[in-house]
Amino acid sequence: MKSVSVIGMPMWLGQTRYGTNLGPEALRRAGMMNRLQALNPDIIDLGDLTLSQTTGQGTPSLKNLKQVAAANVKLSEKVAAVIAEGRFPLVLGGDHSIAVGSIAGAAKHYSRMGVIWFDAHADINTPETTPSGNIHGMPLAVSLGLGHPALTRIGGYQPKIQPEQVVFIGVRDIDPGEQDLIREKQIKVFTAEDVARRGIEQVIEETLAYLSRQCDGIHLSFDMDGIDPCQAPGVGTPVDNGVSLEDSRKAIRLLAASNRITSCDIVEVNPLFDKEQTTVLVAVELIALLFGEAGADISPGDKTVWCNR
Ligand code: 5AB
Ligand code: MN
Ligand code: MN
Ligand code: MN
Repeated sequence: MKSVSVIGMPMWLGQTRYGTNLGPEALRRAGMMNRLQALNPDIIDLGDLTLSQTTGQGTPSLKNLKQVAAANVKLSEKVAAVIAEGRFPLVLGGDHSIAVGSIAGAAKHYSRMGVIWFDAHADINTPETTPSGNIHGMPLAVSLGLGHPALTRIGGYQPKIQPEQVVFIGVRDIDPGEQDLIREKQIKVFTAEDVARRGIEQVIEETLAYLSRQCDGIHLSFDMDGIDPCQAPGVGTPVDNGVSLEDSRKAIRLLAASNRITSCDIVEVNPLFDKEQTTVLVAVELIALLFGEAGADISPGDKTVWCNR
């Protein structure tokens, strides 16, 4: 089994709600490291990167640009170093702006790295299309080379990935400018409705077949708001009709079994919005499943819980 290095990214300046910076510590307090060590003794916690927590150095369409860029420069170097040691980087967010650094660092090691973007949102806004100015809505665009050079050029090269190396799973809240870009670039999309209709097994199988044909590594960028908010309420931007928790578990188990995932970030947990630690515990469980925890058997008769349908 892979050796794992955990990197905490206490980041919240990619959006405006304080609290996602408390994500890494909440995951640790919920027993994440013990649970992972039971699966694999070779797991190291590198602790949290030291990030600015002061707002304000940006523009209305790129809020806190300076802080977000600096944090991602640090993260990209850390992730690249972890992979250079032959280890698997597990990055704990933090808001989703940290995917800029994760992908910049990881993509250095692959000639064509695939990205699975599990999320309610597409995160493919540019400064021109963003309705909020929040950089956590832009990391995928940045990775494709679109956006401010302080972000796109991290690591000294761009773009990090091509549109055909990306698959969305669980999306259901896409801004008009994002929709145009997804169409223009012909990016592969499985909406939350596709998952419900076609079954998560088929979605993951097609995702892996599509990426495996052309990619030599796969980064999983897992936004907790991809899951239905009734089962993972502790996120900053919840969207109804999400992927069920049961399907999310199956997705991770299938990805784990494929042995194709080479790096991962798990993002957007906001412990301040969490009800009774639900979301933090779900995140810990999914991380454990990704690294081989067996999980309860799923019998075909098990009912999927839908909250908003
Ligand atoms: B998340 C929105 N598209 O750009 C924007 O949680 C939301 O990382 C972005 O997926 C949500 O502000 C970003 C409206
Ligand atoms: Mn996201
Ligand atoms: Mn999201
Ligand atoms: Mn969010």
